[in-house]
Amino acid sequence: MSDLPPFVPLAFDRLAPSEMQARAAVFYAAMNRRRTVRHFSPEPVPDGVVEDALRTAGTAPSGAHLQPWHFVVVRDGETRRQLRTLAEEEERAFYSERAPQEWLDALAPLGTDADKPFLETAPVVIAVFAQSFGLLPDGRRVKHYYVSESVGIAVGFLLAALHTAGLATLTHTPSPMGFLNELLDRPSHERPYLLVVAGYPAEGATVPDLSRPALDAFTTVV
Ligand code: IYR
Repeated sequence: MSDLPPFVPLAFDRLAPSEMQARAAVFYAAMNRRRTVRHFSPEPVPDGVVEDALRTAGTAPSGAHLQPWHFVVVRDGETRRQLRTLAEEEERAFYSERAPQEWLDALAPLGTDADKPFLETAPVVIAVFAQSFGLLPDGRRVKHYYVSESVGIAVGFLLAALHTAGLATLTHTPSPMGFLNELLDRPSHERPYLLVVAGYPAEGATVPDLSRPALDAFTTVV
């Protein structure tokens, strides 16, 4: 007898080509309206939206189906205050001494600086951790594979889900962000990957006037 896990029939809906083209175009148009937002309203978001977006993130493909991620939804006010303080400390060092001029020049069009009020005021901050291994209940380690790739895909799903649900998002990477392990009580084999901030944009929020390259600028067909 084989001890392979059972296989089941794939649930797959075959669509008419015109329906496929319409869906692809509608999804692109919707995603093309996503903008990274840096000014958030403190208004709370409807119940269940973040949870379903996290469920969506959890559907991402991962190396050996081992889901090498952990998401911490940071709700507690005092933790949020400390998160902002610790992140701004690192960011001040980044902007005033650590970042090479070339990096600062690249960031200039985005208008970023060391002030991160959204870490305290936005209704949602999700800290994403990447796990180099998992732990079984008996303490044994399960090695994870393609960790960065898997977590990156999961975060992409998360951003798409939050955007689709009508929330503005921001990916933020305080640099460095090792302080997140202690603050959020995560074990040392989990590497802070990035923060996802979400909520409604502040009244009158603005974004840099950026455009995106056309398809042929970033795609080759051979
Ligand atoms: N972590 C800093 C700097 C920063 C770096 C990149 I690359 C960005 O795309 C944006 C910001 C900050 O959050 O301000």
